[in-house]
Amino acid sequence: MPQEMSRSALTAAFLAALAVGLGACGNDDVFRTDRPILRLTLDEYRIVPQNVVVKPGRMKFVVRNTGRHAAHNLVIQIPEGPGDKPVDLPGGRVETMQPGESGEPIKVTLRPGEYRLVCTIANHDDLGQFGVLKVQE
Ligand SMILES: [Cu+2]
Repeated sequence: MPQEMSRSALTAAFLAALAVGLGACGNDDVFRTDRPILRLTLDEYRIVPQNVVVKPGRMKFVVRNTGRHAAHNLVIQIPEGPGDKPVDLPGGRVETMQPGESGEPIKVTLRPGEYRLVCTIANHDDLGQFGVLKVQE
């Protein structure tokens, strides 16, 4: 009987640790900035930070591929364009970067709303290399 109890205590401790681990994993973490510059890193297969909140207006994007294996790019998309399909924000593309490379910084004007960040190379989007950019006062 004591063995049973310690086993369930261990299970509870394990589940608690798992919950903490999942919580720290980051999907709910939001990076907020009031500054007109946003630095993003790309790797296999993420955009970091993944959830960003910024102010409306001119925004400079400085992007670096910190991955080790794959080329990546960054495209800012308007989620619901014609036919509810995402459309690329004009000028909102940082061209393909090899591992270790920084892209040519871009500047775009952001209106209040929600944009999508994505790497459009191969199936990287499906592998999780996307993010959400919220623009709000
Ligand atoms: Cu990619």
